[in-house]
Amino acid sequence: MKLNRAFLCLPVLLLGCQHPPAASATQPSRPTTTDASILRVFMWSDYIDPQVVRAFERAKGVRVVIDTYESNESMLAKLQGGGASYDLANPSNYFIRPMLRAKLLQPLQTRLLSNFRNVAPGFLSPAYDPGNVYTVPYQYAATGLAYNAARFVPKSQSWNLIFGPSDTLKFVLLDDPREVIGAALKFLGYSVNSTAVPELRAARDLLRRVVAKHGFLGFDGGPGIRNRLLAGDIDLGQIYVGDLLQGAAENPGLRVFLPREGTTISTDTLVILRAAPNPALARAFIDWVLTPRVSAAISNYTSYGNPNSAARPFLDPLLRSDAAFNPPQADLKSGKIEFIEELPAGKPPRLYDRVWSELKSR
Ligand code: N2P
Repeated sequence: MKLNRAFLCLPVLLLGCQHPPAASATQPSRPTTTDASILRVFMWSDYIDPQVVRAFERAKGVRVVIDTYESNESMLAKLQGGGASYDLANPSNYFIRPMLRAKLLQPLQTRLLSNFRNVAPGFLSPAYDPGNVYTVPYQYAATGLAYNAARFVPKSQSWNLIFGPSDTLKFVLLDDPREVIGAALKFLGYSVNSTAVPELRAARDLLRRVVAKHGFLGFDGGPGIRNRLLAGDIDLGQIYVGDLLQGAAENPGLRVFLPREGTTISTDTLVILRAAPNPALARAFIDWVLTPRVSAAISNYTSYGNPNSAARPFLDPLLRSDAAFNPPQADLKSGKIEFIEELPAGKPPRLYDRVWSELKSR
């Protein structure tokens, strides 16, 4: 593993990075048939080691087709729009209950998963899915601010670089409403899950000013932001940290930090869709992913957090030896780094929607 500590700005970011972004396993496709030998996976981009996918195909004599997405919202919209029949999806923790209400999930039957016992205790039976009826944790992801030190080195590690009054830097924000509104809330000293209308209005007013800056060059997915940093098109990008670190081994100028005001984190899960053509094959894939060596290979490749206790011995030694590879307990406990949670129904979520629509329409 080619981990260059120099580009890691906080211990929590010691997540590893040794390969270029996944490509071969994530070619766009349009599943239409129900061939029992095809597994259709709908997943966040750059989020699995293609070799793991190939190994599963060889072991089971099947084909795995992976389509990718860049946000929970686009994932849900596509699933609700119909027309694509996937077996597996990869929603974040705060999208599980909305997907359940939309009747999109079927029980996993974890008793049939021989590797379910490998899940780390802290990730078992989460509030969003008591008893793990519908989900297993896949990886977890914090969000940071990234830059390319070959072109620009920020003087501070603060959201102030983009949310402050200065308008000299070029930057891009994640195309992800909870991340963008959450970061603004955090910068203002509020919870990323705030439902207080005055706080949300303050975040809205801040973000109105931010997207009006000359330096604001739009919203993008994590890999797109990494590529724009690499190309030197932007000075800063909000990014899921693994997406940045995946490019960092080959491009040591790429760096990321968790802003000092705090930031968001989420657990991404694997779920079997209710309309899955091949639920048994989907279950076999989940069990494969929970195998210690496979789970470690995925995280060693993607540089994302690993919720599998039995995978730890196979994680890259630098990751394994670093306590911060797990969610940084002190910052989680203090609320500095906050899990994004589902919002309760009612006015505040509608305000989030309105703020996002307004920002995207500018
Ligand atoms: C992978 C992004 C995963 C983190 N590209 C989003 N929760």
